[in-house]
Amino acid sequence: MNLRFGEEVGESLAAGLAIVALESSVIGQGLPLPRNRECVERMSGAIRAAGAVPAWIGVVDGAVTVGLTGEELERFAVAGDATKVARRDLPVAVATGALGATTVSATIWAAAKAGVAVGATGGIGGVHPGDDPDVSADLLELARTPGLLVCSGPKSIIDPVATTEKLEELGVSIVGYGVDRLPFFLARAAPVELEHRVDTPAAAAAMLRAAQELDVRSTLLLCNPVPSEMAMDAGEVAAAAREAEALADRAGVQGKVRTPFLLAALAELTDGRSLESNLALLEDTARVAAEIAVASAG
Ligand code: PSU
Ligand code: MN
Repeated sequence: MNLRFGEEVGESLAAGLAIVALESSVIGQGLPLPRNRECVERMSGAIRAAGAVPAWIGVVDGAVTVGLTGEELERFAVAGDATKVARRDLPVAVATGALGATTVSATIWAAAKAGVAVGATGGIGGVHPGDDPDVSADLLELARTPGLLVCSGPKSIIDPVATTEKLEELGVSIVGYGVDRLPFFLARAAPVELEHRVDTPAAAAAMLRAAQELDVRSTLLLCNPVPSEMAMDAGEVAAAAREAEALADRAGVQGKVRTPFLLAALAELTDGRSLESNLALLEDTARVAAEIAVASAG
């Protein structure tokens, strides 16, 4: 296995401590400087406050690393330095010695190999709106990687109904954390009813244990909505997302740069309020994931 471990994460793994896997694409491409630095502080802080250890994951000069140091994370935070790495991009990133910011798909792949079962992110990728839509590699990877990922639902630039259908087809359980409807990233709910719900870290940990014992080999997607006081109005988010899509279409932005483009456009169209919600939900998913990791380790 060709993974490199940060010192603290390596020791914590050996000691059986609670660990939470975190993606670095949100730092490299998802948030602008200096808000991405703030994201590192807030997510790591929330995880430590709950008694767990953060394991930021990324590719450092060709080494797939589980447990990035502060200095390494700073390299990801500097705009434009890191390339965006999905699972399909890992061999190229390794072979070329790249600095690669891993998306959910590459992050959960590495976390599973490392033996870290619980992870946190903001919004997952999914099926973009429109005919013949772009589909994020996150979805298939969630289907073939064991573990539990806490998120705030699909990003607001994603079609929530099509994404839910796809995950259902792929065998990924979507579970509401204290809610009955699918959270929708910056907004608290999408028009999608969920079949499953848990309300406590212990209940989530029990679900993870059952998945591991059954060897179902797909990720449990636990959806924790953005905190109420930081949530945006669903109608406003939808309108801004449509406008962002139109801007991307007009600029001809396709492929892996589309999601970062849409997130930046959303921030601009909402006078930065989407950034505040995004940071709040990232911090809260980190907290929830840490509480579940602690309950699982206990
Ligand atoms: N969540 C955020 N901001 C982000 C992402 C998630 O709050 O930037 C990243 C994740 O790394 C996710 C990726 O896997 O966006 C999806 O990109 P794409 O749609 O190109 O697959
Ligand atoms: Mn894509």
